[in-house]
Amino acid sequence: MSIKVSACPRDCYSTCSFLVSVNNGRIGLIEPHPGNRATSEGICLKGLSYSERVIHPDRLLYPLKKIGGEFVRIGWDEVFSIIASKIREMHEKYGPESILYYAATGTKGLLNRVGPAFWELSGGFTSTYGDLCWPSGLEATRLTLGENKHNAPWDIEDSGLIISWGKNIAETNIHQMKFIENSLKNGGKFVVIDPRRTETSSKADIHISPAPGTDGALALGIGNLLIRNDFIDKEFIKNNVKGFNEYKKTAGKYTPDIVARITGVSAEELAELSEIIGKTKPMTITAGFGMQRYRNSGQTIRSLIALPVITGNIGKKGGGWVYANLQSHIFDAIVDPLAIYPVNDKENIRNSISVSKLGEGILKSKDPPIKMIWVERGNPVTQNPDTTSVIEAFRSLDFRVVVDQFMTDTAKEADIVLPAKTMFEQSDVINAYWHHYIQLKQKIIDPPGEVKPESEIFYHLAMKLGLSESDLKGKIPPPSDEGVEEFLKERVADFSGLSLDRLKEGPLPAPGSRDIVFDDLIFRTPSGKIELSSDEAEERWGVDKTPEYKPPAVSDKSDLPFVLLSSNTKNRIHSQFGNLKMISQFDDPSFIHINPDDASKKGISEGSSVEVFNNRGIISGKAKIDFGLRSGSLLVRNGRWMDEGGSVNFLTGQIETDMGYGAAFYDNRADIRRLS
Ligand SMILES: Nc1nc2c(c(=O)[nH]1)N[C@H]1C(S)=C(S)[C@@H](COP(=O)(O)OP(=O)(O)OC[C@H]3O[C@@H](n4cnc5c(=O)[nH]c(N)nc54)[C@H](O)[C@@H]3O)O[C@H]1N2
Ligand SMILES: Nc1nc2c(c(=O)[nH]1)N[C@H]1C(S)=C(S)[C@@H](COP(=O)(O)OP(=O)(O)OC[C@H]3O[C@@H](n4cnc5c(=O)[nH]c(N)nc54)[C@H](O)[C@@H]3O)O[C@H]1N2
Ligand SMILES: [Mo]
Repeated sequence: MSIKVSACPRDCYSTCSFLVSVNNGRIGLIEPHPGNRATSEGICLKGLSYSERVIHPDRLLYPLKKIGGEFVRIGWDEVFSIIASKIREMHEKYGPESILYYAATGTKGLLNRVGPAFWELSGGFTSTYGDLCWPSGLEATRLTLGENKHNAPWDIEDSGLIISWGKNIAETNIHQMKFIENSLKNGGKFVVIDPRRTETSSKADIHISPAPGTDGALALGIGNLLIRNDFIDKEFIKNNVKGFNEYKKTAGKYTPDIVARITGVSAEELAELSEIIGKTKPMTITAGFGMQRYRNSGQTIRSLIALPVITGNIGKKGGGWVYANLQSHIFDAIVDPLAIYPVNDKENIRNSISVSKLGEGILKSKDPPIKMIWVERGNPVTQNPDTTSVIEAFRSLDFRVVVDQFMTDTAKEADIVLPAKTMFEQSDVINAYWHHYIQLKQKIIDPPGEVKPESEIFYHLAMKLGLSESDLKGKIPPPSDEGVEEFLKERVADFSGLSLDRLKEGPLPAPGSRDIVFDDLIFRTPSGKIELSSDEAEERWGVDKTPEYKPPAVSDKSDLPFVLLSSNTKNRIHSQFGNLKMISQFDDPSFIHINPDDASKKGISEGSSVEVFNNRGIISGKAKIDFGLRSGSLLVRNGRWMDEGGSVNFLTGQIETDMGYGAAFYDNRADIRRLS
């Protein structure tokens, strides 16, 4: 048996460092690497279940081609010829932009760049813009503070007050709980703002439950009281903030009565909340992506950031705004905020389809229309809004290729399915978005069956298309472990203090990263100050310069009584892991959550068979009576496959957020009925 250093490449806050036991080519116990101060505590169940995932009997091990509705095994050489000739056909008939390359968040790594590099070398393609996950919050933070970075995870141990806002830490960022608990031991206070009681709120001193999508009004109401009661840091504001007077005017409109009417949070709760924020220093707001999945979310997030700003908590130990820490994104285009927006910076790359409107975008595409899709690291049929539209779009195409580890709902729609590697079967370098370590995810075992990592797939396809080794240099590594290692070495060589050899020992802090950020009071905004009033917000997104509250889409007139939430869940990550025994043994068969009052009005009890429906679709399952859920809301965790009752995205709409081209997943209505 040997033990190897690696790291989890899932798109998760924690991004744990691993010590992986391997015995005769089999992955065994996975333990935490002590060198990662953020995740040294332990591995989550998903991490432990990798040992099952890798050898799961349903894993795809060979290329498959659909013939007469059935998938049949074929050889790599044949599959490369089929795909290469389809690419040529698309180029001739419609032009390269008739090919959509869709890659999502199934796994992280520098080698993810090989895909776009291949499609660019092949002559061009269409790509998507925006992101399903976090972009309106990223943009709101960038507009206000200039950069997306925050204090080190352990810094909140020194907070006097921690506010978890729209984040279910105990499920989605498990390792943050330890630092919160340490702060509580030191006498810190913990507030949770979430329309549901959660595992996280069970640890809180105060739980505030606003109506979904109304957090902007709540934050402005708090701001108003902080100003009125003189709980603000005038010196900090004078020296570092642009637009305080405009903000004060906007916030002034949000009196406790108005806030109570919009949010359902009482004037007493609001007073208590603003007093604790005003009197407790330092304060950290650790904001998740919950309230960021509404149409109004960019402005909402801007109004949240204003609170640590006006109380002078920015740049302080134990204080600040914790949303996304991109200090380790040293290799990544995302440091350039324009990378996720629809800019056509390269002649042969059309960046024209919004991920939040994937179905509609494909169906309406023109000049040329999309005719072929390549899906990699994504499960859009399950995960993107409006599943019916996504399926319709897939079925409208001439040719579909999906690369995945399992026969997902998306893979089932494909003409060709290619088997994907797991994290143990190719080395890669990964970053994170909560802590600031760079890590090496090491190759530990050979891929099983005929599995080839994507970089090899693209290498061979490039050869079939007549490209030469020299065309690929620095863009697509040769298909060998040495080739990949060389490729990664070249990428890290630009950064002093980083080397693959050092990364083989464990995680390394990203060069230039800091535990406390903004303590230099440098803000990379147009004015050089924190911008509570932003001209760019107005110019780029057409929103008010100051973060004014706008109602979410769910408050548009509708005869459907429930807001449908679909947040993430502890033992799965989106559509991954649910098919493993180690995970499914803990599944609750009742997964459609409803408040007891609403349930009794609808004649629903625990375990009743129910249908949730709206004008877009319908899903069925068993009801769970959830005492912690706000009346008027339903909750169905996202990521369920068709054979588990269907994705909740059958019911979600193709609604974009006010900035960043995100998806307003939670901003929609539905109804529920008992089936028998
Ligand atoms: N209703 C609703 N929908 C949501 C959300 C929500 O809150 N509510 N959340 C949204 C968010 S935040 C996100 S980030 C998205 C996530 O949605 P996606 O980005 O689609 O991510 P996953 O479902 O995690 O993984 C997609 C696929 O990647 C595959 N995969 C894993 N590793 C590899 C690999 O190395 N190579 C290849 N080729 N494939 C691999 C997995 O097997 C899986 O089938 O979902 C979004 N959808
Ligand atoms: N175990 C696990 N961990 C994960 C993931 C996973 O799927 N599973 N996914 C990873 C990824 S890609 C992401 S994006 C993150 C997401 O993780 P989080 O940031 O925690 O985001 P969500 O799960 O979308 O929602 C968090 C909370 O917001 C609440 N919420 C919903 N609407 C509102 C609202 O209007 N106002 C307020 N204040 N709260 C609201 C929900 O009830 C929920 O409890 O987690 C990452 N970590
Ligand atoms: Mo996400």
